[in-house]
Amino acid sequence: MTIKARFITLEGSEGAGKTTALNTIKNQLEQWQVPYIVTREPGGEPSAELIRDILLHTEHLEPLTELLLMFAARNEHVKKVIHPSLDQGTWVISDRFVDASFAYQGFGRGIDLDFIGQLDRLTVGDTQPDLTLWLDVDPDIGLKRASDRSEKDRIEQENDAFFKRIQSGYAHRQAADPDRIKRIDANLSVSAVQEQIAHLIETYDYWMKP
Ligand code: T5A
Repeated sequence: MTIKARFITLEGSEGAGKTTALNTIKNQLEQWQVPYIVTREPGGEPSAELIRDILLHTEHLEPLTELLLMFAARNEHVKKVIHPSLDQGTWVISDRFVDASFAYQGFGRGIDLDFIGQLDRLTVGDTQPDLTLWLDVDPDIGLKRASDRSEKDRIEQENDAFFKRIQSGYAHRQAADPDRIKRIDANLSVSAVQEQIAHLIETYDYWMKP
């Protein structure tokens, strides 16, 4: 099958299983024999990875600083990695993207959503995802999974109310753009989550659009 290179993003609260879900998508793209890259945010490009380190490991950051650093990293990532890859016919799968800024900095930190929208238009522009998988996990389950695996970073140390607001932020985004953002029940076992994702990728009729 010959289809245009597409941009897929994975979203969700901490420990939702995005990294695990990536493998399911990779398997499908390999079956289709399409070239792809896997990337992540914040990060995905050398200078953006340096910004990631500041974001995750500085003891305290003002909410606006956090937002601007997310978008500074994204600007480099979009312009130097995502856009050129799609242009050359390479699919892009990104572990998190701009929906995370609306959920975390908008709903989580309370920064004005219209302002985030302006930054989105300025940095991402038309390079918007074709498909976003929102791995919807109960925050308590996700945080337990994440803390069982490794030490908490700065953002993971936030309180329960913060992660509840993030979940509701993703729910708002999904309700506003249901064709692009698909909800996956990520509370289930790894194999049940993989099954939902594989089914969605195989049957998503958007791929056939020019
Ligand atoms: N951020 C990011 C913002 O605030 N604004 C932004 O604009 C952007 C882009 C990134 C942080 O930055 C924030 C969000 C984040 O706080 P990160 O380290 O990349 O930091 O954090 P996450 O993206 O949250 O990555 P995690 O590794 O915490 O979560 P994943 O990738 O969703 O989880 P995963 O797949 O590694 O799984 C976690 C553990 O759970 C197990 C796995 O084996 C693993 O041990 N697991 C399951 N266990 C049971 N059942 C399942 N279904 C499971 N799925 C996975």
